[in-house]
Amino acid sequence: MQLGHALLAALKDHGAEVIFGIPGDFALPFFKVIEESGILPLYTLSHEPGVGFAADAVARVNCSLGVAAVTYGAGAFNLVNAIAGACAERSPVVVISGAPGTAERASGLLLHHQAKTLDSQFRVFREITCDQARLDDPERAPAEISRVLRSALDQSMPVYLELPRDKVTAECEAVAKTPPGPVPTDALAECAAEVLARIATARTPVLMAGVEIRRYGIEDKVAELAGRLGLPIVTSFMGRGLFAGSNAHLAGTYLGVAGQPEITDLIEQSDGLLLLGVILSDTNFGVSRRQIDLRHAIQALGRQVQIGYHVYPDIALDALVDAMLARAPDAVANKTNGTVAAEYPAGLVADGAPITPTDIARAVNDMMRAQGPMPIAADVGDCLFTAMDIEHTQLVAPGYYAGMGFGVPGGLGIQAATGLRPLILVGDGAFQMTGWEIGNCRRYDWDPIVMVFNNASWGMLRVFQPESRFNDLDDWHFAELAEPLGGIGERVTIRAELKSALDRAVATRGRFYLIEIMLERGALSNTLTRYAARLKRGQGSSAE
Ligand code: TPW
Ligand code: MG
Repeated sequence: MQLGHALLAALKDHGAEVIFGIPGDFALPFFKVIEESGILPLYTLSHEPGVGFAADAVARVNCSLGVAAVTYGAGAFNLVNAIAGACAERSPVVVISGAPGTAERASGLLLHHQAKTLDSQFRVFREITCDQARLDDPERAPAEISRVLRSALDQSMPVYLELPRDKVTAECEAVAKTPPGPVPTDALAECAAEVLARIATARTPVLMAGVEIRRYGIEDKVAELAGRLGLPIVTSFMGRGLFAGSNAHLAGTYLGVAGQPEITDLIEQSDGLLLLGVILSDTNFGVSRRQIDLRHAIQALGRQVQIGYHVYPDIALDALVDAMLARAPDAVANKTNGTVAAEYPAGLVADGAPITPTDIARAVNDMMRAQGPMPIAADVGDCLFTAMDIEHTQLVAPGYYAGMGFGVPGGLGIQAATGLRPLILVGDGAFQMTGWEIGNCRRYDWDPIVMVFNNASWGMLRVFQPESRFNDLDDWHFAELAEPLGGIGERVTIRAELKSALDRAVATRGRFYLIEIMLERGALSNTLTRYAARLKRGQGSSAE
């Protein structure tokens, strides 16, 4: 078997379903194998950041490996930010970079795309991935591929493989799958029993669910566990979209001061907060009205469980949930803590009034109630806060790392991975970054609905610093770009136009549909309004 083939077969065997990439001369031989073998479909985009975001979205929606294939140096360095985001948010993206062949490495010449040394790229990616290998020895390569892919799945983190161009056709063995490591049975049993005992003695226990639950594909088990323990479920900000389509009893999403007060109280007043797979980020917790004392919480994340002042190492989240299920009572426990339910705005009035972000949420909620749910990819900016007012549906967004430019390529990743038509929510500033990728839809028959929140600003930044004129952006008339890029575009300024444009978008399949929604500068979503009010109060008190 040839190494390129062995690698592709191993990716497929470990759950990868699609590859996003952009070739270069160091990667051409591998791309040839990708295309000609047909083992996994290849989607090329226009700029590597889009490749990284799309591969990340694939990993998130499929609960499996995403794959980003690029060329050495100029290609791979363009991917760094997207992979840093995947690292921060625990998304298992496999980076495969072409590289100079062994003889070239020894030529003594500086090679094109070389940044500093020939190993600079490897070292950069070592910082933002959990395992790496250079596949320059066909004898060792199968074992290295196996180890690296196992690491990606076990740790739910990105990994890095460098494939020298002269090794793609080298003969090697097939890649054997590395079995998961042994489960520390006794520690796991003690840990699960201790967690259950804590919950049993708490007056108001609550389960907060975070993204890692989805990475391990255990949403159904967690929902069952919560049901059997009588725990209300709240998602973290980043975990928004978890349990979409399941019949889990969801109270809502914790947004601290920026959220619905009942849900904020539920979390902040709980004496038994069980955090499953919740990343302890400022975006998840920095918004709290009262500092949550995490010492009283139970935290399971990144293969460790922390209870009070002690830690159980090496306990994977899926193993913990299984062990708790094995010990949990069958019937619903008699707790009275689960009555909160989030409310979402709906019923858009189709009149001549200017559009606000909340109107966009209303329009989307009305549409999904009528047509059924659509998966959403959201960018950073007020569009992501607006998504908090949209009913629970699958959502991928960089809620913690907050890298702009994720939305459009993330949506393409959703459609490539699932075949479902996505809804993409993106600001004008973020659309300026990666919006061009929408031009790749025609080649692949993708037809997302793209809602551009055009407030001619870096609006979020204006919230932090209203006096700065540099936050004013120009009006680019994005809707007019749609036609030559292979889609349909409409620009809407009043609520009646928003409704009819969305109706037409839903009715039109086969081409992307871009709705450019003109918003007044300074018009904010409910969530961002609450957050901004809090920010002002905070700044006021620190100045006193
Ligand atoms: C890659 C910093 C966070 S929010 C924001 C910036 C520049 C403005 C977003 O403007 P947009 O949305 O898209 O028009 P809205 O609703 O605020 O008007 N560079 C990167 N990522 C981040 N997060 C920034 C800069 C930032
Ligand atoms: Mg904007």
